Amino acid sequence: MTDTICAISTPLGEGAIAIIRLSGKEAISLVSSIFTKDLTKVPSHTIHYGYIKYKNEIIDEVLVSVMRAPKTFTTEDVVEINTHGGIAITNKILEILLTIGARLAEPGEFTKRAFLNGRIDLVESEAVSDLITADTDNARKMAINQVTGTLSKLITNEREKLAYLLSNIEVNIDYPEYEDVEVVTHKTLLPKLEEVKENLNTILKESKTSKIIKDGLNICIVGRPNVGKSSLLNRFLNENKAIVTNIAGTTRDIVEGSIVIDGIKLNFIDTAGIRNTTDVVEKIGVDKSLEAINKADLVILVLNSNEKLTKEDKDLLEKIKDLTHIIFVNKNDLQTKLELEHLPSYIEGNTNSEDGINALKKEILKIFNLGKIESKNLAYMSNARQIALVEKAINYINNSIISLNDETPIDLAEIDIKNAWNALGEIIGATYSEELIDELFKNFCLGK
Ligand SMILES: Nc1nc2c(ncn2[C@@H]2O[C@H](COP(=O)(O)OP(=O)(O)OP(=O)(O)O)[C@@H](O)[C@H]2O)c(=O)[nH]1
Ligand SMILES: [Mg+2]
Repeated sequence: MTDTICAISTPLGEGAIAIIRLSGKEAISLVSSIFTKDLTKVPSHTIHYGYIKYKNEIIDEVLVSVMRAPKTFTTEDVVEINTHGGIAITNKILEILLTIGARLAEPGEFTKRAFLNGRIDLVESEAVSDLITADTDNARKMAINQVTGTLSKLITNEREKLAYLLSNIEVNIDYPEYEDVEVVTHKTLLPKLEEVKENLNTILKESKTSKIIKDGLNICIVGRPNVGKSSLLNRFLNENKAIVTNIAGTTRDIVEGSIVIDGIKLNFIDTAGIRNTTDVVEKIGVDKSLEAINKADLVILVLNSNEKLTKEDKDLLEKIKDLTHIIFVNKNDLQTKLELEHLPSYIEGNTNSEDGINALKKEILKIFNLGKIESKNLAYMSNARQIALVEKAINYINNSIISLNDETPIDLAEIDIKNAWNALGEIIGATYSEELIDELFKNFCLGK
């Protein structure tokens, strides 16, 4: 980690400016050697105007920020070159830097250095990536809460409680003669473990919501042909994204679009009408529809109010029975012929007006308990790695509680408490493996 890395940190393309970033021991001297001013003696956190010059050729007029270790993103010397934003300019400067001794950074390597140098923990590192990819305000808030360490603090708090219990157990076992140490018994341990378990469970419960905040909800619109699925999608998106005709079998492929309601991204997936068909293309579409149903967080089954229930409708009702779903009885502007009494519960409307659509939006937020998200502090876990580790920690604590209740010796429970403490440590990266770290940072964009 002693070499100097560099990368273009802004998206490739034309823009007013682009930034090339370097980090490492040689960062300042390397840039200084191709800059019109000596940067090696300038104070930290200063910006300098000049030209990048290489082999007597002026490459660009730039601003260079010099930030000396340790108060930088990576805790190493960091230099950022602000160039005019253009593919040829940025690539040329990057190429020169690589020629004179810098190494091209791997994806996420700047953030990885920030982690390995101890400036941020693992949760905070992962959140940097989430912050960049956040596409709603809630997702942004959640990521920044993790970047600034709110979630890490919650985890660390519970971990410290376990550490306190562990040290007391140790002292009790090793030095039973000490009088000023709290005496640890099965009875004193149990309520403390219960408390940690409850707090971790709360964090875990909220993490379901956090996944929705981060990724949005995938909502699959299904039904037999011609019931108005594509019309419903267009109405949600407020644009004519999917083709609508009165010919059954119009939609052949999946059509997607998203909107944001109350800070939650809803990804709608319109599908081909489901029926038995001999048409090869339509059949592929139907298979895709069936696949989409299984992947969705929510299924909206559309029925036509103007027709009696068909066998296809009944099959679909059976298929979605155990999935999270809403039944939408469409075309209620026409005469009702559908046997509504056969439906468990449904929302009625038509795609020519707002009423049914608004009822649908409300129901979606209600099903996922997303109504009051604005008032929550959004310090949740947002990825599977963190969630799996909290679950693991809870399991260990549960085991320790069981063995304490069984009056087994305290040092048996101690092993489980220690394992729980370790699992929580893995979340923030207090204990980690090289492979895990490599895998995590690979998902970052270049230059971050
Ligand atoms: N009266 C009335 N007609 C509607 C309504 N919604 C859709 N339609 C009409 O129903 C026909 C089929 O609509 P689509 O949205 O293409 O239906 P679909 O379910 O996507 O059909 P496929 O793609 O073939 O599976 C069109 O002629 C629409 O104009 C509605 O609420 N009321
Ligand atoms: Mg359609």
